[in-house]
This record gives sequence, structure tokens and C-alpha cells, in this order.
Amino acid sequence: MARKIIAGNWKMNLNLAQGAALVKASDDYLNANPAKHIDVIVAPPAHQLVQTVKLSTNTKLSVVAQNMCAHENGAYTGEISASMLVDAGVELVIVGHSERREIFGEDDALLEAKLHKALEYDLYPIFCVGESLEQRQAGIHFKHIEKQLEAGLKNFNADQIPHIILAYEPIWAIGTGETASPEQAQEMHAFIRKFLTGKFSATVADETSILYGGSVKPSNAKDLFSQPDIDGGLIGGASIQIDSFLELIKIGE
Ligand code: G2H
Repeated sequence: MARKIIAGNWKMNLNLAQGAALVKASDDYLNANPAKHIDVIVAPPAHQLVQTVKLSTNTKLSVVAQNMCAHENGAYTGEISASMLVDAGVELVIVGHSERREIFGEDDALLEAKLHKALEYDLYPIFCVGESLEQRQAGIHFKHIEKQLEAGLKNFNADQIPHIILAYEPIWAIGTGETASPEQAQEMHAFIRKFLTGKFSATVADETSILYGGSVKPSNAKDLFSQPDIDGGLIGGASIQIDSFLELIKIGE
């Protein structure tokens, strides 16, 4: 069975004090509720990674970096490497968020290299895929997701795939307040699982967590997370408020 995960992507938000308060509240909640079957992940901006790792005492609370360089080390001003993330105590890294693809021009080849570099360092990548509104309206959304998955995963073997968490984030639903309906999300998650079955195996497909992202909030999370192929959420806006993030963890359990 795939792990159930609630991941908060803080993006470029929260200062040190705000980040500490949010992670402390999440940690306290998990310590007070030890029987919950959910993994919680928080993705702070880079300057908060070390602090966040130190504040996470519960084994179910992990820290994910929002990005990583594909290169080993060297003259890459502004970048952070896989070994630096490991050094900071980080366990996971987001790869291919649509904001990295769209705003910073990260292409399929670069993202594939990042995925391989992350696994080389035993960092679990959260690999994001998603279609634009135009692609959905043109009816090519399945084709597009298949293309992104194929490009990112083509050189991995079946044993490696369950170490990669997938996130389906339709671009038209990111930070827009518009959410994919539970049916639309389930349809795409089932498609992704079928892709994994065809390319790797039914066991791999069953063991790989597929998260949904795109304006998830307490009011719509229950319907989304109860879909059979949705294993949790990658949440932006609603993850940076303590109350709503704790509520989402409760709904995800
Ligand atoms: C999608 C999501 C987090 P939001 O980017 O990855 O953000 O929940 O604000 O749509």
C-alpha cells in the first residue's frame, strides 16, 4: 500500500519565527496523536531547512526542500546541492513543481537529472506533473501527463520507483482557488497508476504515493483524499496557516 502523506509547500512564505511556530504545532500534534497513519512533510524555504529539521522531533514529520541543483557541486551561484540537503538533515526534495517549470524554465531533461541525483543521495523526490488549462481544454491532458512521466522516469528501474513520490498538480488549479473536482483528480490519479503498472508493475503502482495538489483546503480535502487513487496532498496556500494545516493533517488520517 502507498504511504498516505500530507505535504505542506510553504513556497516563498513565512519568516523564521512563523516557520518555527508552524512546524512546532505540527510536531506537537503528531506527538499527542501517536496512532495516526499519516506521514507529514513540510517544505520551508532554504534558509529555514536546518531550523525545521531540528524542530521536527516526531518520526512522522519530515522536511522536504523545495528545489535542488542537478550538479554535484561547484560554481552554481544561488543553488543548493543534494549533498548539502543531506548535510542539513533533509530527507526529501520537490522536483518539477510547475512554478519551477514555468517561471524558471526547468525542462524535462533537467528534471530527470535532478531525480537521479536525488536518489543517488537517498533523498526521496516528490516529482510533480500537471497540465495547463489550454492543454486540458484541448483534451490533451492525459497525453501531456504521460509525456512528463515518461521523460522523468524513463531510466529508472522498478525497485527505485517507490522511492519517488508523485504529485499531480493541474496548473489551472494552483493558487487559483479553483480545484480539480474529486472526479477529475481521481481520473488522472488512476491514469498515473495505470502508467506505473504498464511501465513497471502492479506492485510498484500500488506502493507509489500519488499526491494531489492545487488549491487543497480543509473544505475540499475530505472529498479529494477519499478518492481511491489519491494518497494525500501537496498543499500550498492552506499549509502556511497553523489551523488549516492541522485540520488537513486530521482530514488526511
Ligand atoms: C500547488 C500547491 C502546492 P496551492 O502549487 O504545491 O499550491 O495549494 O496554493 O494551490
